[in-house]
Amino acid sequence: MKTALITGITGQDGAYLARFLLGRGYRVHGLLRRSASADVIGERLRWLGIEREVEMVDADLVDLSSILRAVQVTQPDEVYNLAAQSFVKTSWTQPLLTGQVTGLGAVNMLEAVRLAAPQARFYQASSSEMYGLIQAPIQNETTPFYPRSPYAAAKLYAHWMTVNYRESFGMHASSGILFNHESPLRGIEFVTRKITDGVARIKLGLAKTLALGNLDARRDWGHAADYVRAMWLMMQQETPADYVVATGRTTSVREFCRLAFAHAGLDWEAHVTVDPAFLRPAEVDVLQGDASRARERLGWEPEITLERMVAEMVDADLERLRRRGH
Ligand code: NDP
Ligand code: GDR
Repeated sequence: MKTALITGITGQDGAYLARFLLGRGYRVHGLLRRSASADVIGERLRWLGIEREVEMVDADLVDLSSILRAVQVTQPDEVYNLAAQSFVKTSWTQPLLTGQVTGLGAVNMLEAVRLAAPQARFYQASSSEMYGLIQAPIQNETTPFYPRSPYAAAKLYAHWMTVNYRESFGMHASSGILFNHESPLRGIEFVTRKITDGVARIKLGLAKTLALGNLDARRDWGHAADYVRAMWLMMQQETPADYVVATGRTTSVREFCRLAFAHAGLDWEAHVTVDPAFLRPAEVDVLQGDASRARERLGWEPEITLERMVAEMVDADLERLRRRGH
């Protein structure tokens, strides 16, 4: 039986990855940081019905001693570093925290693995945000980076440190340069989930309008369940490498709105307003990925279309609100 250690297991990707690995017979450990709220395991693992199957270890990414202990105790075959301050907008108001968790936190993990489980394979959650002000219309592993937020700059540092540990110490360390991926378990502040939750509220008569920022932004949106499979495939390769994971299709926030409102039989233009409070100091206007390497070397293809994902997300938000009795 293989053992995996997932940081960020209570987040969107951590939950889907844990389910995926459990389904393949893995023993799954997750890093859990102490919280004052009672519900530490979180609704995501419960939503997937696996909260009793994962084993939690108490640690925080910014505390190297706790991370080192977690790696020592669990002796993982595979380590997936998914934990981060992952909300781009917050990275302008908390740039130092973002640097500590999203940037240096990854180096804490690399150090802990190098010292306590050097044979373990390591996955770093890199991001398409590193392309920022894009240097090529379609981005692949050789496209130069141009980060546009403290978040992206922190991810870029973590990305290069992963490459560096691979080249310096011969670690089996890979980075997945993942483009945006969503699901019903997406955090509520990200635009897709904010829209599907807004649609559900408007449909149920709980709200009339939904205020958004830049409707012209374009993203290459895939489904988290497809993307965690790519992470695992990277860890099964003989040779570590970096891989772009994307659908190759780019869609505007405006078009996402149209699809989500239409799924509930609503006209988006009657409800969506623009509030400058949701604009960013510097924007990433458009992203579109080329996942040829992942396709050729990993045999990876996305299976879930944008339309199917939008429908799943809207339906899940309707169900959540109905269950909650609003
Ligand atoms: P989420 O924001 O949903 O999850 C973040 C996770 O990190 C949570 O489990 C959170 O724990 C944990 N975390 C935050 N700070 C710490 C800390 N100091 N110590 C330990 N754990 C911490 O992110 P996603 O699941 O969407 O993304 C997973 C990773 O992939 C992130 O690194 C993200 O930046 C990256 N990424 C995501 C993409 C996407 O489109 N989703 C695309 C490209 C990269 P808690 O529950 O306690 O807050
Ligand atoms: P992003 O995701 O910044 O791409 O980072 P987000 O969903 O926050 O924004 C996508 C685009 O939508 C525009 N937008 C809005 N965004 C939010 N959150 N709220 C709004 O009201 C709104 N209106 C318009 C944004 O300006 C932006 O252009 C996500 C995160 O998961 C990162 O951790 C990850 O690395 C990248 O995806 C790839």
